[in-house]
Amino acid sequence: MTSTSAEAVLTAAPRLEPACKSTRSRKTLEPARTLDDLINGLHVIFADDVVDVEEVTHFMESYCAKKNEWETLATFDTHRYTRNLIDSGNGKFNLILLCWGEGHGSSIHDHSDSHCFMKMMDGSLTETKYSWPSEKKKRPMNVTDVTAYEKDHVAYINDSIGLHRVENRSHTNKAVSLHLYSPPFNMCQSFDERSGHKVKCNVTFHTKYGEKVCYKNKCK
Ligand code: 2CO
Ligand code: FE2
Repeated sequence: MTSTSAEAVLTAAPRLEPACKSTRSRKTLEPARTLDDLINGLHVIFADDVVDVEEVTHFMESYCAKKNEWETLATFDTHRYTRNLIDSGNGKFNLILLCWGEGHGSSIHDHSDSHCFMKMMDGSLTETKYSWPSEKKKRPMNVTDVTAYEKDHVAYINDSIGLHRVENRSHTNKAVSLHLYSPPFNMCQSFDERSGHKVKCNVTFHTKYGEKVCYKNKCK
């Protein structure tokens, strides 16, 4: 029997082993045992003018996420994932807890020339990567990779790697991820999968430091 494209779509995404390697990431930094250690260590790393992507990844992997340390910062919405700012990294980075309800997903988007690190705190998220679409021709966007991430894995993307969509494909479990963006950004671009057409989008917060954020007097 020949395989159909439907079969190809149904193929399970490869699953990566959980990370959480409690090893030293550089001479001066112990593994992060708590979320506070993680935040403090990130401040140390980002105090330097030059930051190594592997160093940040490794340090974020050294932390084994503990629910009691992040659950008070987590907020969920029925319709879409929430973005909860937990640290603004002395202006060098934003650390944001993203809370994904069952079936929630992002648009296909870029990261405004920032570095994006995503550490899984709970549940599982699937990342679909795309190449940048042609500016001239409308055509379906090209998928370059599909990977499911489990607790403690740290993924990395930037605009030269490509674009992505992130989804909680579970219908029964929520998911939570911790994102570091450097430099912080408040605008990005969203893309239509069928045509590659792009629109600018504002990036908003559901909460900042545990407090609900209101935009134009409207609380989300
Ligand atoms: N970049 C998206 C956001 O900050 C989440 S997808 O993972 O980077 O809303
Ligand atoms: Fe993203």
